[in-house]
Amino acid sequence: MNKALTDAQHIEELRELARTARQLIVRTIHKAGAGHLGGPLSAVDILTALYFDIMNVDPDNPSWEDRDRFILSKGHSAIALYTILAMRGFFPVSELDTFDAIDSRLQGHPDMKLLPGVDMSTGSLGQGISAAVGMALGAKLQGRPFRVFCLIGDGESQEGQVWEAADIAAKYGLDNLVVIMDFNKLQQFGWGTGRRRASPIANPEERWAAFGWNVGVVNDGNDIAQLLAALHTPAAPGRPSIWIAHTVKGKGIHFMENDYVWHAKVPSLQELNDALVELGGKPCI
Ligand SMILES: Cc1ncc(C[n+]2csc(CCOP(=O)(O)OP(=O)(O)O)c2C)c(N)n1
Repeated sequence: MNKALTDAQHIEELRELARTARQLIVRTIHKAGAGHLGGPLSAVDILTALYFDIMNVDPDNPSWEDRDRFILSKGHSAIALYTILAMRGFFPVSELDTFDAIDSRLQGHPDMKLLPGVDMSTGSLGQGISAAVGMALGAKLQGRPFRVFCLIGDGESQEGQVWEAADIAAKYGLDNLVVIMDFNKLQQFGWGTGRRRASPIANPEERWAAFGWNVGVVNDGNDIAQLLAALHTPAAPGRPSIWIAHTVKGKGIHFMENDYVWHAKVPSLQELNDALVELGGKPCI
């Protein structure tokens, strides 16, 4: 990213990238006939901010030892990660067309042994953040300068392993670890009418603070400017950080927003075209 651009131009460029990513995501899920949508759409602005501004990575050298690490602990949102990695130059954007095919490097959940740029295989909720803690601790022990970023879900936070990881990260003072919670207030199933579930997590700020973390809130976690302001905030010495990013599941496509039915639903051709037009793109023929 050209840092010489004014802030406003830079932010608008990133917003445009996120819009393009949303178009690619919805198109890919339609083409594959499978995959998750609501979670990827809520997370894509966070991934755009990380990969196009915050993180120190080199697509030409994806195994560079001192690169910043990213772990998609909510691994079911793989299509969002793949799309951003492709747009960032880790592999051709055209490869998104292979998503979820049996011999593809782009499986339904990220596989670090298949795809350059994927730092951890994830998908079993609750586990990714433990790997992030291990990587951050490893960096400290080896005196390496990189940071570790990890995206977790609010539904995922019902997993006890998340809180074991939280405890250990605080114990070892991992101020090189930055977790972001994609707080879209929905998980796989909904509540209201029909299948009732309790809200994924209440008061995450209080809980993380109780575990000794440095806690920040992003009021609109789908707003690039707010995300950049948060993620550029210097670390709190001796403490891991978490940003609770208030997001909207299905963000950007009005009939998918805040509707758990779109957690993993495939859009019809009509729905795809409606979505593409709403995102400023062209409909498919
Ligand atoms: C251990 C485990 N249990 C269940 C699942 C199935 N599963 C996939 S996504 C999901 C809901 C996750 O909700 P959340 O973390 O809030 O993700 P988001 O709403 O951002 O998609 C569940 C239960 C899983 N992947 N791993």
